Amino acid sequence: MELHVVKLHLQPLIDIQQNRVLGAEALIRWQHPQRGLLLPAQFIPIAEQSGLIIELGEWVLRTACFQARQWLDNGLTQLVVSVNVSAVQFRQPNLAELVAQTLRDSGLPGDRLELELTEGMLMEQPEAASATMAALKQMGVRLSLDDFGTGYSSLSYLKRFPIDKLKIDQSFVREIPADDDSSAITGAIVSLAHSLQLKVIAEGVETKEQLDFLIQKGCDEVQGYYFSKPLAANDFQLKLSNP
Ligand code: G
Ligand code: MN
Repeated sequence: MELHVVKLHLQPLIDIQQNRVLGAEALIRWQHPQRGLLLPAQFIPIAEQSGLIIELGEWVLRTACFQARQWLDNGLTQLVVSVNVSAVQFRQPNLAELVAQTLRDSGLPGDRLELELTEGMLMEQPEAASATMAALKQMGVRLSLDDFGTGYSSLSYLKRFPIDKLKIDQSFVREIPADDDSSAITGAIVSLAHSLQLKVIAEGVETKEQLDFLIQKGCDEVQGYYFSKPLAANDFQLKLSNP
């Protein structure tokens, strides 16, 4: 895998209460010479096994922070960039240091960066996870729980870790409002988040029906093809000026 063929795409995060783009999730795409455009699911596992995930993760964080700094310089002062952290990267004892260094290098204020973690990651080594998360919160970085509802089902970690946001997994969102169970789970996650004073975002929103259901349930934010697929940086900025 050569890093120069990996590109960062940006998928808008929409605040449906205030009706505005609040930022973007940074998603990597690998333009493979023979196999075409590869999605993360097709190469992250390989990168994790080979250890290249560390280098790849650092590159994504760096590129995303410089991108968000660019937005600030362009007068787009409201935007947050959201970066996925892999389990291997989260286990690195110096992750908080790496984030601090990257924020300094890019000149991005910590509160313009959001990191996406998963449930399993936190439960693996709860003590170390707590320390890392506390250090990140000190910098003002926001923490969200990706794929919520599909991982390690212990709700106790919601109490002990400083999480800001839950991301309702696409597998539930895909089936709303037709499927009663997914609709009930989605509604319950929104209530749970709000009872705990957390924000909640639904990922993989593709239809008006899904959006209407989420608005009705009081969900804060959405992300998905209904608004936009992941875009190259230029196209993302064009989209902001011509929604
Ligand atoms: O779980 P996480 O948020 O990291 O996954 C995001 C993935 O979902 C990305 O690969 C992205 O391209 C994909 N994705 C984003 N929006 C949609 C959508 O509306 N529908 C589907 N099927 N996939 C989506
Ligand atoms: Mn994610």
